[in-house]
Amino acid sequence: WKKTACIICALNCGLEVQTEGRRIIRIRADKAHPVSQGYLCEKAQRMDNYQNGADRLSSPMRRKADGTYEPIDWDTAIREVSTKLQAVAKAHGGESILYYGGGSQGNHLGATYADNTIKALGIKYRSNALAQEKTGEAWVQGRMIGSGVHCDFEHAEVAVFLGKNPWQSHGFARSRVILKEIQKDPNRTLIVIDPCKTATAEMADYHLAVKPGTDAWCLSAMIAVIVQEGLVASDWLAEHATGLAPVLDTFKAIDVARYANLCGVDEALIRQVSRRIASAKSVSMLEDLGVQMNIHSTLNSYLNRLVWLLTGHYGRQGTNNAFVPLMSLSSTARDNANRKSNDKVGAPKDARPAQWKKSPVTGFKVVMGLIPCNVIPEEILTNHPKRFRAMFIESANPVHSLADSQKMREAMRALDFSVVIDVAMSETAHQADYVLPASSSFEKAEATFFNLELPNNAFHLRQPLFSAKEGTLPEAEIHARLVESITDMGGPDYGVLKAVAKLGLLPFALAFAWQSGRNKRIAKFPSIALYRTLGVDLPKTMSAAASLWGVAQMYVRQQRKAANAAGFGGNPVFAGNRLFKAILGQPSGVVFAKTDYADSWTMVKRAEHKIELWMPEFLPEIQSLDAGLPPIDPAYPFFLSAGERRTETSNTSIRDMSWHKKGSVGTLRLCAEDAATVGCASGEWIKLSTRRGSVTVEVEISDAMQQGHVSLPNGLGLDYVQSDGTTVRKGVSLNELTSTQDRDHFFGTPWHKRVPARIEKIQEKEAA
Ligand SMILES: Nc1nc2c(c(=O)[nH]1)N[C@H]1C(S)=C(S)[C@@H](COP(=O)(O)OP(=O)(O)OC[C@H]3O[C@@H](n4cnc5c(=O)[nH]c(N)nc54)[C@H](O)[C@@H]3O)O[C@H]1N2
Ligand SMILES: Nc1nc2c(c(=O)[nH]1)N[C@H]1C(S)=C(S)[C@@H](COP(=O)(O)OP(=O)(O)OC[C@H]3O[C@@H](n4cnc5c(=O)[nH]c(N)nc54)[C@H](O)[C@@H]3O)O[C@H]1N2
Ligand code: SF4
Ligand SMILES: [Mo]
Repeated sequence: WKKTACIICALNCGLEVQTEGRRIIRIRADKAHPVSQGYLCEKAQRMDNYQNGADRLSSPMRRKADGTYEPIDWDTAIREVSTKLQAVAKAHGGESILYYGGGSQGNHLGATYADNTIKALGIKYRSNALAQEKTGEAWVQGRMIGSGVHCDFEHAEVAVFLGKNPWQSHGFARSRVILKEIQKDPNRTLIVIDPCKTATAEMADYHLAVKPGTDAWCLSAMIAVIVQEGLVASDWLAEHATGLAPVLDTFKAIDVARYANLCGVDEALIRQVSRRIASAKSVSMLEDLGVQMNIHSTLNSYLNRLVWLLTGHYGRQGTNNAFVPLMSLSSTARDNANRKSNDKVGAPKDARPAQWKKSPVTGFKVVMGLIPCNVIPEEILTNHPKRFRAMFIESANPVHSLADSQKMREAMRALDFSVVIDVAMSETAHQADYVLPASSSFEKAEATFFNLELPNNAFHLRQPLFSAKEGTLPEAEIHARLVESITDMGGPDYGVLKAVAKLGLLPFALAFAWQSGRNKRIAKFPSIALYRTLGVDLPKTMSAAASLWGVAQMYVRQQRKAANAAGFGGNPVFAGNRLFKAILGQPSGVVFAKTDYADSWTMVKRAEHKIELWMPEFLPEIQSLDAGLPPIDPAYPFFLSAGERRTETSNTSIRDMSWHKKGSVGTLRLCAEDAATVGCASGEWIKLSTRRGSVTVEVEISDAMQQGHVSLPNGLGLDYVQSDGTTVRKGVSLNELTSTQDRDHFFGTPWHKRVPARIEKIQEKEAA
């Protein structure tokens, strides 16, 4: 049994696997994994479908004039890619190149090296999937608290899920075990706010089945109940928060009965649930795509926080708490840390309007260092002199995953240059000028920075299960070759460090500090330097872990208390070295941070460590709710949830669906009443149209759906080329149906959960 992790969702549960040749043949949970502790779900069994997908790449590919691809050797690929990227940067500046991606659900180590390629090319703009779900939330969180928070459902007396179906999508460790524990404990309460009777909602004590897209009215009504019934935790807030008065002012006037009616939830239920939250010893609340990819996306992130903050639920066991990351997922936070920002108290840099960086064409605000996904085509398909001219894409499939695939294809073809690093010939690779084949996540040292746990937080460096597939390279090597080709960094820069690396980590640390001071290239491209020096002396297949030495050194300096409590205190050089060794030496993962719940207060990065309750930016939107629901377009009377997580979905990392043997997959779910109106039955195919496109799709009548609401799963509709050369497609490619314009006004997050749609029986002519 060899240790590794599942790459399907952000939990990355620890696995033990048996292999035969290049296949993964048996999979079980790793009981020694510090976070998943022997937990896994059924999807983990599909790792071999990822590892041995028939459309995996085994050679760099170059696009020909006719749109087909020819294999080329690595030297040619690196030379041509670096020459062409440099030509764009020279003609239009590094700011004309957009870097997209940098790691999906299972592979973030490559991003530590990509950071150096980005610097070498002078790239100024990035984006990735976080900029179509989490940027609004991150901004609100930054303004109100200033640190990232994570839920503690394990200990919560009351658990609240807002537009989140953790039974299927997970989102916190050992989700199903914890949900069952809450369900069977009579003293604990499960509350779900979701239009659908999901697997989680089925377990709930209270299910608030809002009408699709009406959460802002539901949450406002809950807050109004809390304010009007005197359920506000006034003493606690006096000690811990500022800005209460304008919040009370805003919500005291709201008509609870009317808002309850607008969102379709019984007023009595809203009152009952609000009282339950206010009276509980601890409440944890988690929002996800049901609200984040919906109208009022950013507003809902704010209202969600008001619910648990006004009732005094933060900074204790069982509530939401601040966590200590090993490395931030936000490139802005990383840049600030690198600059040794002394801005310890106060808003994170990207939360301050005055310093806000904006996208070059549409002027959308940059949060977490990312431009909104939904504006990318507009930043390309224009004559604007500052438009993007090139894209560097890695570990992501934006042609498939971003709104409006048609426009995204057009945008990629309009670029002067594009390159994709991927393991498979994805939909995005099919639009790129060059495709560079990466070794799979099981063929190199790999890890993710989705480390959100508390009070103990852990990091898992996985050791490879296989040697690299022939013709592929790990991202670390690809970026090292690109940086060396773009700059004049090379052998002479590495000589001293390479020699010292053989003497041990302490002399290496001293030599690295000294070299960084006198060699600009080492200072500018530290990850590549580490890979080429320290990496050489790591056990052979672990070279790509070298950048983690730098991460560990940074971490112990920035998070002294948490690191010390986890055994990585004292002199930071020694502590960083010990942490790096522990990361390398513990194949199930290592606890790098230990905190107390009370530390959540020192991590409130606002004046006097007080939470800021009032965000005046939201006032106009809150006031606009009073006008009632937006009108429904009679031509598109249904709301399509374009992207439900189901057992058959895994974003697009698993392209080979041959694990799925019987039954339908990728069906459109709708309720019996709607099926009767359209005149269709389960198993029949119907036509689904949005303003952007039409597809035919199999129907599944489901009592989980309410009238007027239909749902399709995410990540399907891939064109998978099987080993015999034939192509299969299962399910619908959702973003052929979505528009980039349906988006939040703050940070452009898409409204994928509420796509206006029409469903019709297929006319015989069309069927033919
Ligand atoms: N099986 C599986 N698990 C996954 C993934 C996967 O591809 N497959 N992907 C992972 C990723 S990247 C992510 S971001 C997470 C996402 O995890 P979730 O956000 O939990 O997943 P979804 O199913 O997209 O949406 C959650 C819920 O939103 C509800 N919803 C729809 N419209 C509304 C609305 O108007 N209001 C409210 N309140 N709810 C609404 C849906 O009914 C659904 O139950 O899942 C992760 N886990
Ligand atoms: N309509 C609609 N659209 C959605 C969603 C929705 O619900 N509805 N969900 C959205 C969400 S929440 C997310 S997170 C995004 C996800 O969308 P993306 O961020 O685009 O991620 P994936 O689809 O997982 O694509 C990951 C790519 O990485 C490649 N890959 C796998 N392993 C490796 C590796 O080791 N190295 C390299 N270089 N590449 C590798 C895979 O082959 C795949 O092409 O989709 C979003 N799109
Ligand atoms: S899909 Fe997520 S919850 Fe299931 S085993 Fe994989 S990482 Fe764990
Ligand atoms: Mo996601």
